[in-house]
Amino acid sequence: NDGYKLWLQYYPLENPKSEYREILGNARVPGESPTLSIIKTELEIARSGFFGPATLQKDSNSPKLIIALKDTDPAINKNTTPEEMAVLGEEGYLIKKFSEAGQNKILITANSEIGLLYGTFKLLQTIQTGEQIPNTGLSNSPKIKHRVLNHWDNLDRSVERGYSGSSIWNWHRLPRHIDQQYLDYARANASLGINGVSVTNVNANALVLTPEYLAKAKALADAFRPYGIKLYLTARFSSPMEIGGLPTADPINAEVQAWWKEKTKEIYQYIPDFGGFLVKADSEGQPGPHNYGRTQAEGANVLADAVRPYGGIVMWRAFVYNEKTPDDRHKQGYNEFKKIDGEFRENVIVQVKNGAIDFQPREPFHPLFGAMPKTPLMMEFQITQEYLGHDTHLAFLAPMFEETLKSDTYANGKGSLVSKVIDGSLHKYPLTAMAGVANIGTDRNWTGHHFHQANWFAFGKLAWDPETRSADIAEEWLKLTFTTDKKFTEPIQKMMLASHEMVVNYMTPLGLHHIMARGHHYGPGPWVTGGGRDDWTATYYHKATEKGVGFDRTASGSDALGQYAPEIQKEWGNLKTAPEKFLLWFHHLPWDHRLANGNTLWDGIALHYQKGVEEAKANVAIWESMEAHVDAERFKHVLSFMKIQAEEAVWWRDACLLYFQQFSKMPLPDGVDKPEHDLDYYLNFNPKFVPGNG
Ligand code: BDP
Repeated sequence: NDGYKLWLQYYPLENPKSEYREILGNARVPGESPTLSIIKTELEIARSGFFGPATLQKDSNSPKLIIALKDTDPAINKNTTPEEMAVLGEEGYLIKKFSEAGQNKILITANSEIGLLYGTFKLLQTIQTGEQIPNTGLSNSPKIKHRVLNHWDNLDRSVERGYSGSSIWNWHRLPRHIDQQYLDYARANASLGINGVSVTNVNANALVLTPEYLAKAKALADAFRPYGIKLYLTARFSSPMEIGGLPTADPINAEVQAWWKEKTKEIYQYIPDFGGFLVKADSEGQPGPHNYGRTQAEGANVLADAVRPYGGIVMWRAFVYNEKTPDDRHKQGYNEFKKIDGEFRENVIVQVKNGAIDFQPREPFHPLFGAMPKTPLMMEFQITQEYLGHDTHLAFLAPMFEETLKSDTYANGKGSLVSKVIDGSLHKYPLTAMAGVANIGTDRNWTGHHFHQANWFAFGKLAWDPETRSADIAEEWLKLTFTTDKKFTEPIQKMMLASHEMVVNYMTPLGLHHIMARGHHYGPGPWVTGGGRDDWTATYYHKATEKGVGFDRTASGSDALGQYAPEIQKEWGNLKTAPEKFLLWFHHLPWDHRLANGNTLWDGIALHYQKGVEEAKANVAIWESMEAHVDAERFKHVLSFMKIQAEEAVWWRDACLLYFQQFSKMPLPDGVDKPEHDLDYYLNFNPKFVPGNG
């Protein structure tokens, strides 16, 4: 098993006598359409996986499973109420048991064919995991409207921050060749409810908007459509100059505005249901409205006006910062956007990273959440593990995503969770979305580490319902991907749930951040300093001296804390109540500062690193004990990655502790292993061939 089948394994059911044998063998899916045919094929794949290839004698007069829209099968109208149908909305589904002529049957219905497809996947997942369909039925609809993967894929097939091979989009072969992998990809996304894909890097290439590439993009959009997936493109702000021949890209200029309208009209001729644009502007060298002295809203609105007649949206990133602004980088996104709340067109949604710096192993939630009541905000999570050990380190990210989503912004008083900002309920945003930066490539198992499939899976589940619990996501993924045997699922679920905290411990405990190696961001680099951009160094963030360590973001420092609600300022600003996980994010403290458990800060840091290492080593042993439960191929693959992780946890610990010890001048506490090398060794050790720089 090379893992290509992801969580759609459909391995033989543990109880093969299951009633589902007959149910899946006797399905009725009235009508013909590409989506309905995907449903029929899916039922066949699952049935033969669960029960073996032999077909059942079909009784077409009495189907046992009916998958149909209202009015296309009498059983649906008879066994559902208008109220039940109304709550499903456009994409929801209802799975219900009913009996007819003394036979137990199941129906799946929805208000759209995509809803039927989602319901089909849900039924198949329920069967595989051994769960029951409740007697009251199973009704579910997404809480977020646009659930979008962002690929940072370049047209030359390199992937910025991608660690699982090349881009799966083969632009050279497109549009004439549609690779099977595109369909398998779309199917996997549909099985999670992901309904949008931005296929190109946010560091955008204007070429993708030329007719030659639009024809290619159209071929992808056509392939995705039956799976309910819309295509989005990244728009380079300077495109009117680069491919339009205009002397400017100033958003106020009438010719520029006309150019975007014309270009958009052309795109919709290729792709009638084009989702819209994703834009990174005025950040890390990308062009944007700042070049013309305009605001982010003025920039976004030009594109928004262009896509509006066709129902398109603009996802405009809030990741705007620059090295010339003297202010703490943490504050820049908020300062840029807060003041223009309400100035965006209604089809613009501002895409905000989970935290204010940049996808660090742990960040407090971005202060923009809760601060823009008049502008829809969407979440951007990074699924690819740029700062979390790339492909080789197991880190199950659902707990990290959940931590952000459950954070209280206090925007409308207690309980104003980030999840409620982005599902639109807090500020009544009609437009809602969540984006995840994809971790997918041409590796046979898609994501490099087999367990990183779980992060794609987790993103899909949380985008559908941001209140889904990490523990449930892990359990479901394990059961679908490996086995329902509790001897495997229970210890491995526990390992997954603890893995993010473990990585934080051996990389950036107690609120340390941005102390990774320069450029490729793989491995430790607390010594990274100088080189033109202060905000891309480690020393800018940890500020270690003999006196102490940490970034003072309280009122006595940069006052980034002032961007949060007063309740948070009070709690996080006070050393007695500040959560230790964010301690050095907001406070600069002496090495002998006392932590809650009485340890000095120095000892606390060292012990956290040690804990991370011990867990990474223990995980190797846990996984080794699972050999009987996993196929040999995946077992070995995961094992060798876990060994790499355990070795590199030691690398992180030793390099960071030796570096910080120069300042603390304190001995390592009992229980912390003595480093094998000296600091010079780590300073000179730099893996050269790290992929993913893009
Ligand atoms: C940073 C990455 C860079 C991305 C940038 C972004 O290092 O490659 O282009 O995020 O999100 O973390 O635009």
